[in-house]
Amino acid sequence: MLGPKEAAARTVLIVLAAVAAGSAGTLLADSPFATEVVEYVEGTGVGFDWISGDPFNDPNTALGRPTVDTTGDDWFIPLDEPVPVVPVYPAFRAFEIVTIGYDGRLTLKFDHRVENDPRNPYGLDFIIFGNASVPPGEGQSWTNDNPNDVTIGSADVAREPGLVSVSQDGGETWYIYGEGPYADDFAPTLGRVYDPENPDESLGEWNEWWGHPTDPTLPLDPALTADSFVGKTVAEVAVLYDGSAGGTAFDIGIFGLDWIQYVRIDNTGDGTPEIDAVVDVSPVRVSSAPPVRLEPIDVAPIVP
Ligand SMILES: [Ca+2]
Ligand SMILES: [Ca+2]
Ligand SMILES: [Ca+2]
Ligand SMILES: [Ca+2]
Repeated sequence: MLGPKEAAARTVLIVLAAVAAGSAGTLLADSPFATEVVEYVEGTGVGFDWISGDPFNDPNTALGRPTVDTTGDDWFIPLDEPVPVVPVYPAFRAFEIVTIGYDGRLTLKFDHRVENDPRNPYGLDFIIFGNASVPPGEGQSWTNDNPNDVTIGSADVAREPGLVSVSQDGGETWYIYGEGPYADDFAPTLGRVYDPENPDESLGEWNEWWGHPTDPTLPLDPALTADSFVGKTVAEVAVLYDGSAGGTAFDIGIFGLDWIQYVRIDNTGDGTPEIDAVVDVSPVRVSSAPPVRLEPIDVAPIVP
């Protein structure tokens, strides 16, 4: 038997081993992201990716982590240039997001119970990422250039509020966030941290500002609203995210639930919501270092 101190030391060892092992381990941890499409009803009014011509009707795009880098728009930005998602330039490709058309719905499942963990930041337990955005200042455009040169023009969020429900078994009983929060709403996604000291060189020589990917398991501070962004530069707003990837976060505790495993988004007629990802909030930051829980971690077995 291990005493408490030994157990704590062992936990640290497991975390370290998980970081070191990469994909070499054998025990696959739960995915923080939704892993299964239970149902997708496309609905009407689903549009097309204006670059590829593909419809936004692939529900598998809502699985896995939210978009980090999207593509150029072939207008202001070359198509083949990776473009970190920022609040004025959201994911917009058919291989990144799925649209829930009018009268449509999308039901996703996690591979584990998403808990009402009291350690979760701000009491928020899961996060839905869409393609909400805020507009750049008048006469400004996003060109994937210096984020200190573009400001947020207004608090007018491009939102298409989808009605969110949760369930433990995916059966008859659903708990509805009838008064919000809503999917495809504030906060816009931020793909990478603003880190001009350590720009990710793999993006290309143009990148002088964007570092490692943000943490999609960390909710944005709920004290921040769209008004908090107005007049600030994209770089300043990115700093406000403090490592979070944004999205709309939900507390399952308001229903008295200890856990859920299914999330459903319904179109109730107010626009056609897009979904990029649905994510289980992590109760703890692994460290103040760059987040390491970006993909499911393979844990190496520890031989006693
Ligand atoms: Ca909670
Ligand atoms: Ca839409
Ligand atoms: Ca949208
Ligand atoms: Ca996606």
